[in-house]
Amino acid sequence: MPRNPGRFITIEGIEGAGKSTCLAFVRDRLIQAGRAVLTTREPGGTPLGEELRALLLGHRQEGMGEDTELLLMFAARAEHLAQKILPALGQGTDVLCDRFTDATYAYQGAGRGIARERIAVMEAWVQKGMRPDLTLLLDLPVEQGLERAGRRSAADRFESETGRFFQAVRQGYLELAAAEPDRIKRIDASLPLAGVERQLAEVIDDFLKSPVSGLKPTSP
Ligand code: T5A
Repeated sequence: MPRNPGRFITIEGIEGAGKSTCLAFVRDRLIQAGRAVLTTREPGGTPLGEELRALLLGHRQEGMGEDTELLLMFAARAEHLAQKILPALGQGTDVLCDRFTDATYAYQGAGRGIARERIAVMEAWVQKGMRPDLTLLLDLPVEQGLERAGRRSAADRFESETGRFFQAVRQGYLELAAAEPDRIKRIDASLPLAGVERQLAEVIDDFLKSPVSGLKPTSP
């Protein structure tokens, strides 16, 4: 009998929203429910993808063109899908990914101003209809996120952007969530961790009761 495909779950939000922190909680919740889970991240997730991540996040004094940034994000994603995400889903393993294409719509689209239609062309080309089954959007005020991120490490190329850029990114995410309420669940990430985890547990438990969508392409 063919195995059910794994489920593809992504975590999104602005800098310092708590994605890495919450990823561990969600992974443990899925494992407790008897699921096999692979955790990964974007940009990155494969050896080549991690090299592209270093280029994308590094401090390049000469900057990087917006189109270059967009294409590198999707180059890393194409590799990630082919080498890691699709094989795992095909084996029935759930994939839990720190950021995916919603980040591209939010950062390169709403943040940088690249037209949504151009990003959609890349999405269709690279993903061939494949999309997350569930997206957890950790939402909080920009100042709070940047304050949390700043506590932790030196700013990377994105974290060096202005408050106005991150306001646009946050707004972009909220618009995505409003357009796809079944897939994208907004979590109030401004609360102390226990409150965030309560919301995550509720969403994950509901999600696990729902039937597997089966919306997975047969080849990358
Ligand atoms: N990018 C990515 C694009 O532009 N386009 C794309 O298509 C993709 C895929 C990747 C960068 O690339 C960009 C977006 C990003 O700028 P990243 O490392 O994935 O970078 O993203 P960051 O946002 O930089 O990740 P951070 O590690 O900064 O933020 P997290 O993971 O959201 O936050 P986390 O968990 O490290 O928490 C930050 C601090 O807050 C505390 C934690 O303990 C930690 O100290 N914290 C809380 N404190 C109080 N209450 C809570 N509820 C807390 N939750 C966490």
